[in-house]
Amino acid sequence: MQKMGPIGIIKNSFIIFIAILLCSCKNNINTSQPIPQATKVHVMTPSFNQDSAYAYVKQQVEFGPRVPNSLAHQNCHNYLVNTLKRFGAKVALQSDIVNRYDGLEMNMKNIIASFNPDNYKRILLCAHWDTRFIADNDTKDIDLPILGANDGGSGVGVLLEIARQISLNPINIGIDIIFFDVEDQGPPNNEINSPPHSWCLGSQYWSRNPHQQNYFAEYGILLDMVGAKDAKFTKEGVSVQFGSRIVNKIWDIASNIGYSNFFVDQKTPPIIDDHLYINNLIHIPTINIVEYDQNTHNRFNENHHKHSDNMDIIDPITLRAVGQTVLEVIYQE
Ligand code: AHN
Ligand code: ZN
Repeated sequence: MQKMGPIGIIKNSFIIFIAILLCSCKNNINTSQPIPQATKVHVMTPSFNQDSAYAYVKQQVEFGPRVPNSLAHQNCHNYLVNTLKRFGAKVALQSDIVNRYDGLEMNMKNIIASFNPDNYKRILLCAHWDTRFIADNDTKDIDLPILGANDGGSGVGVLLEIARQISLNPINIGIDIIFFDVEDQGPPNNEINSPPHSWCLGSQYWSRNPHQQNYFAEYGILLDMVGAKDAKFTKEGVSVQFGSRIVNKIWDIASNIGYSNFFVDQKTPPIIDDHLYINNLIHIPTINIVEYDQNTHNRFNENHHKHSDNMDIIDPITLRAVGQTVLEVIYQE
């Protein structure tokens, strides 16, 4: 080691003196303005990529109709599980044989992906991933299954992009993304005397047998038919009945970030969908972001349960309106 001369000692002492001065100043600032414990650390909401979401919808549609028991259903299941694992989620799988309204046995497969699995505060995001086995609103080929780009593909596509954003941008709370199976295998339009509760079999199963004992989430958000051009999302009856505060919060956030054209402040009648069973069976207040069209006979999109529910009706702008709104909701929790 080199010996230090008198100039060196003075120089070093000066540097140490300045350092102590700086430290004490910093301490003074800290003690005079303590950070309040209750203040949340501000996190920026990531940007939802509409093209990525669109590609996730297209990928599902390319497997073909995802009807339970079919090869396309199995192939899509593998794709969804692998993709969620690639995003770093802890993935739980549920499968069982359930009976369709007419008794046909269907291999039901629910997929549950968890981010921050040990966090106590959780929000549930969900959509159905199966597609309808018939085109009962169509005029031809009504016995053939539909592609379900909007009805099935769109909700899952938006949630996959949200999962990708969570994988890239750490979030403060726990998020569970559930893809429910066998939502859309209810009786045909003309069928009378079919048993009740014959829709939403996957969500009914999960609500009675959650993937974790004592599972709970503060609230849930269901996405159904969230991809059509110029879609309107109204405050649906069941959502308002069980979660009016959540509905209002989400619609306000959507409006604040510029999507009031999509999220319309109008209350519309209740519908049977996965959220109904989550509310009634596992009692997690869950709301539905679902398209409402006042000009159609069933108030859903004009292509609902028709072969025209294909990629041609999917608009990336709608996917973004929904995806960015949900991201804003969960990152500001
Ligand atoms: C009714 O048809 C009343 N409920 C089924 C909800 C649904 C079907 N969502 C998508 N496809
Ligand atoms: Zn449907």
